[in-house]
Amino acid sequence: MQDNQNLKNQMKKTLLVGRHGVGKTTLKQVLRGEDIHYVKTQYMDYGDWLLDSPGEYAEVHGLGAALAIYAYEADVVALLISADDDYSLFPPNITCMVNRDVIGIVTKIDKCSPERAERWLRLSGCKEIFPIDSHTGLGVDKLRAYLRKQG
Ligand SMILES: Nc1nc2c(ncn2[C@@H]2O[C@H](COP(=O)(O)OP(=O)(O)O)[C@@H](O)[C@H]2O)c(=O)[nH]1
Ligand SMILES: [Mg+2]
Repeated sequence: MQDNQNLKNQMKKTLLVGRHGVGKTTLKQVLRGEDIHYVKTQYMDYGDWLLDSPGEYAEVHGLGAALAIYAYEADVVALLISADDDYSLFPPNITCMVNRDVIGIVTKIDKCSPERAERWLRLSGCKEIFPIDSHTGLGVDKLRAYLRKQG
Protein backbone atom coordinates (compact mmCIF):
# COMPACT_ATOMS: atom_id res chain seq x y z
CA MET A 1 0.00 0.00 0.00
CA GLN A 2 1.33 3.41 -0.98
CA ASP A 3 2.06 5.80 1.85
CA ASN A 4 -0.99 8.00 2.38
CA GLN A 5 0.93 11.25 2.71
CA ASN A 6 2.65 10.57 -0.65
CA LEU A 7 -0.69 9.91 -2.30
CA LYS A 8 -2.13 13.08 -0.79
CA ASN A 9 0.68 15.12 -2.37
CA GLN A 10 0.37 13.44 -5.76
CA MET A 11 -3.37 13.37 -6.23
CA LYS A 12 -5.98 16.03 -6.97
CA LYS A 13 -8.41 16.62 -4.11
CA THR A 14 -11.55 14.82 -5.24
CA LEU A 15 -15.12 15.01 -3.94
CA LEU A 16 -17.19 11.82 -4.46
CA VAL A 17 -20.94 12.47 -4.89
CA GLY A 18 -23.76 9.98 -5.46
CA ARG A 19 -26.67 8.11 -3.88
CA HIS A 20 -26.06 5.80 -0.91
CA GLY A 21 -24.86 2.40 -2.09
CA VAL A 22 -23.51 3.62 -5.45
CA GLY A 23 -19.98 2.63 -4.42
CA LYS A 24 -18.26 5.83 -3.22
CA THR A 25 -16.64 4.37 -0.11
CA THR A 26 -15.61 1.19 -1.92
CA LEU A 27 -13.96 3.24 -4.67
CA LYS A 28 -12.20 5.33 -2.05
CA GLN A 29 -10.79 2.16 -0.47
CA VAL A 30 -9.65 0.85 -3.87
CA LEU A 31 -8.00 4.14 -4.87
CA ARG A 32 -6.19 4.20 -1.52
CA GLY A 33 -5.02 0.61 -1.98
CA GLU A 34 -6.98 -0.66 1.04
CA ASP A 35 -8.92 -3.90 1.41
CA ILE A 36 -12.60 -3.46 0.61
CA HIS A 37 -14.81 -3.54 3.71
CA TYR A 38 -18.30 -2.12 4.18
CA VAL A 39 -18.62 1.03 6.29
CA LYS A 40 -21.69 3.25 6.41
CA THR A 41 -20.62 6.83 5.69
CA GLN A 42 -22.27 8.84 8.46
CA TYR A 43 -20.53 12.15 7.94
CA MET A 44 -18.24 13.91 5.51
CA ASP A 45 -14.89 12.13 5.49
CA TYR A 46 -12.64 15.17 5.25
CA GLY A 47 -8.87 15.65 5.40
CA ASP A 48 -7.72 13.12 2.84
CA TRP A 49 -7.33 13.75 -0.90
CA LEU A 50 -10.58 11.83 -1.38
CA LEU A 51 -13.63 13.52 0.15
CA ASP A 52 -16.24 10.81 0.66
CA SER A 53 -19.75 12.14 1.22
CA PRO A 54 -22.83 10.45 2.72
CA GLY A 55 -25.35 9.56 -0.03
CA GLU A 56 -28.02 11.51 1.84
CA TYR A 57 -26.25 14.78 0.91
CA ALA A 58 -27.10 14.11 -2.74
CA GLU A 59 -30.53 12.60 -2.03
CA VAL A 60 -32.06 15.06 0.42
CA HIS A 61 -32.70 18.51 -1.02
CA GLY A 62 -31.91 20.44 2.17
CA LEU A 63 -28.51 18.75 2.56
CA GLY A 64 -27.32 19.46 -1.00
CA ALA A 65 -25.80 22.78 0.07
CA ALA A 66 -23.17 20.85 2.04
CA LEU A 67 -21.90 19.36 -1.22
CA ALA A 68 -21.61 22.82 -2.78
CA ILE A 69 -19.41 23.95 0.12
CA TYR A 70 -17.10 20.91 -0.11
CA ALA A 71 -16.93 21.28 -3.91
CA TYR A 72 -15.18 24.64 -3.39
CA GLU A 73 -12.43 22.83 -1.49
CA ALA A 74 -11.90 20.18 -4.16
CA ASP A 75 -9.96 20.18 -7.44
CA VAL A 76 -12.29 17.63 -9.01
CA VAL A 77 -15.93 16.75 -8.33
CA ALA A 78 -16.88 13.19 -9.31
CA LEU A 79 -20.55 12.31 -9.91
CA LEU A 80 -21.20 8.59 -9.49
CA ILE A 81 -24.02 6.53 -11.01
CA SER A 82 -24.19 2.75 -10.87
CA ALA A 83 -24.52 0.89 -14.19
CA ASP A 84 -27.66 -0.81 -12.85
CA ASP A 85 -29.33 2.34 -11.47
CA ASP A 86 -32.78 2.97 -12.93
CA TYR A 87 -32.70 6.72 -12.35
CA SER A 88 -30.21 9.56 -12.07
CA LEU A 89 -30.09 12.01 -9.17
CA PHE A 90 -28.29 14.62 -11.25
CA PRO A 91 -30.28 17.18 -13.27
CA PRO A 92 -29.23 18.16 -16.82
CA ASN A 93 -26.29 20.60 -17.08
CA ILE A 94 -25.58 20.59 -13.35
CA THR A 95 -21.80 20.70 -13.86
CA CYS A 96 -21.88 24.45 -14.56
CA MET A 97 -22.89 25.02 -10.92
CA VAL A 98 -19.27 24.62 -9.80
CA ASN A 99 -16.09 26.07 -11.26
CA ARG A 100 -14.20 22.81 -10.82
CA ASP A 101 -13.56 19.91 -13.17
CA VAL A 102 -16.59 17.63 -12.92
CA ILE A 103 -16.17 14.03 -14.06
CA GLY A 104 -18.59 11.13 -14.24
CA ILE A 105 -17.93 7.66 -12.81
CA VAL A 106 -20.11 4.66 -13.67
CA THR A 107 -19.73 2.02 -10.95
CA LYS A 108 -20.66 -1.70 -10.95
CA ILE A 109 -20.04 -2.26 -14.65
CA ASP A 110 -19.73 -5.96 -13.75
CA LYS A 111 -23.53 -5.91 -13.28
CA CYS A 112 -24.62 -4.45 -16.61
CA SER A 113 -23.64 -2.24 -19.52
CA PRO A 114 -22.59 1.30 -18.52
CA GLU A 115 -24.17 3.00 -21.55
CA ARG A 116 -27.37 4.34 -19.99
CA ALA A 117 -25.55 5.74 -16.94
CA GLU A 118 -22.96 7.30 -19.27
CA ARG A 119 -25.73 9.05 -21.19
CA TRP A 120 -27.20 10.46 -17.94
CA LEU A 121 -23.77 11.72 -16.89
CA ARG A 122 -23.22 13.36 -20.31
CA LEU A 123 -26.64 14.99 -20.04
CA SER A 124 -25.58 16.41 -16.67
CA GLY A 125 -22.55 17.96 -18.35
CA CYS A 126 -19.72 15.49 -17.67
CA LYS A 127 -17.17 15.43 -20.50
CA GLU A 128 -14.91 12.75 -19.03
CA ILE A 129 -16.57 9.52 -17.91
CA PHE A 130 -14.88 6.54 -16.26
CA PRO A 131 -16.67 3.16 -16.16
CA ILE A 132 -15.32 1.03 -13.31
CA ASP A 133 -15.75 -2.20 -11.38
CA SER A 134 -14.26 -1.64 -7.93
CA HIS A 135 -14.29 -5.34 -7.04
CA THR A 136 -11.95 -6.38 -9.89
CA GLY A 137 -10.31 -2.97 -10.35
CA LEU A 138 -11.41 -2.76 -13.99
CA GLY A 139 -11.13 0.85 -15.21
CA VAL A 140 -9.66 2.11 -11.93
CA ASP A 141 -6.13 2.67 -13.33
CA LYS A 142 -7.45 5.08 -15.96
CA LEU A 143 -9.34 7.01 -13.29
CA ARG A 144 -6.29 7.05 -11.01
CA ALA A 145 -4.15 8.42 -13.87
CA TYR A 146 -6.67 11.24 -14.46
CA LEU A 147 -6.70 12.12 -10.75
CA ARG A 148 -2.90 12.32 -10.52
CA LYS A 149 -1.54 15.89 -10.47
CA GLN A 150 0.35 16.73 -13.65
CA GLY A 151 4.08 17.50 -13.62
N1 LIG B 1 -20.76 -5.48 -8.04
C1 LIG B 1 -20.21 -4.36 -7.56
N2 LIG B 1 -20.50 -3.98 -6.30
C2 LIG B 1 -19.93 -2.83 -5.83
C3 LIG B 1 -19.05 -2.05 -6.62
N3 LIG B 1 -18.69 -0.95 -5.90
C4 LIG B 1 -19.31 -1.09 -4.69
N4 LIG B 1 -20.06 -2.20 -4.65
C5 LIG B 1 -20.88 -2.69 -3.52
O1 LIG B 1 -21.97 -1.80 -3.30
C6 LIG B 1 -22.29 -1.72 -1.90
C7 LIG B 1 -22.31 -0.26 -1.43
O2 LIG B 1 -21.00 0.27 -1.60
P1 LIG B 1 -20.49 1.56 -0.80
O3 LIG B 1 -19.10 1.83 -1.28
O4 LIG B 1 -20.68 1.41 0.67
O5 LIG B 1 -21.49 2.69 -1.33
P2 LIG B 1 -21.61 4.22 -0.84
O6 LIG B 1 -22.84 4.29 0.00
O7 LIG B 1 -21.75 5.01 -2.11
O8 LIG B 1 -20.38 4.59 -0.08
C8 LIG B 1 -21.23 -2.57 -1.19
O9 LIG B 1 -21.79 -3.83 -0.91
C9 LIG B 1 -20.10 -2.68 -2.21
O10 LIG B 1 -19.34 -3.87 -2.06
C10 LIG B 1 -18.74 -2.50 -7.95
O11 LIG B 1 -17.99 -1.87 -8.73
N5 LIG B 1 -19.35 -3.66 -8.36
MG1 LIG C 1 -20.21 5.48 1.77
